[in-house]
Amino acid sequence: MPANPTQLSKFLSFVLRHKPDSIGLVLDQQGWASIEDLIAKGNAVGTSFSRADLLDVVATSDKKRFSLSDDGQRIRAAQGHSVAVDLGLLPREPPSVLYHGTATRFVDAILSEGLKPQARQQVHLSADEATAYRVGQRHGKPAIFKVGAGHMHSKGFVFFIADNGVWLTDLVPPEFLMLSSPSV
Ligand code: HQG
Repeated sequence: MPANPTQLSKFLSFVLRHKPDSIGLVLDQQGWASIEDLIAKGNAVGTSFSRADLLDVVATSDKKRFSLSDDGQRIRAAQGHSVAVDLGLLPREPPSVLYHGTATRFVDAILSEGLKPQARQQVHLSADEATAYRVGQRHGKPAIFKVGAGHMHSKGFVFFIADNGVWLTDLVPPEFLMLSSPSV
């Protein structure tokens, strides 16, 4: 069946972040897949789309979820992987404060254990509170943590910024977290 843009975006997130093997797709170490192969394998499992459909989803993705290689032949998810990939991002100095949106029911566990990547490869942080709020809303009643990213960085924690502006780090221990009252 031809996929609409939302279905296609979800399909791409699923195979490029989580289950490439579900359609027999192989990602390279940096998470790239051949667009030609992806189209053939998607069509083979009944998700039909063209190169133009795919480029349209890449261009219109609200969170710029997907990146294209310079030669236009390959695609990868900018972040959010559960499969092991090395995005090849260079460490970056973060702003002094970053934000993490979650659901209120996770707050106690996060305050005692810190932020963990859970099923993903790294913890996802936002540069602004409004984005964190929206991320938190995906999980339930939102709660926002301020992350002392500058302090963490001074202690040797490493931060990366994905192609779409999402900040990534391996974990955030509780001492760098402050529960924030949403102002958005
Ligand atoms: C929580 C979306 C209990 C964490 C967004 C979060 C993002 C803990 C959940 C991207 C915990 C994991 C990622 C602990 C963390 N105890 N709960 N110790 N540590 N958690 O979906 O950050 O729309 O894997 O707070 O925009 O919500 O998919 O991560 O609530 O950028 O493109 O465990 O996904 O982008 O949830 O979202 P997720 P996330 P897309």
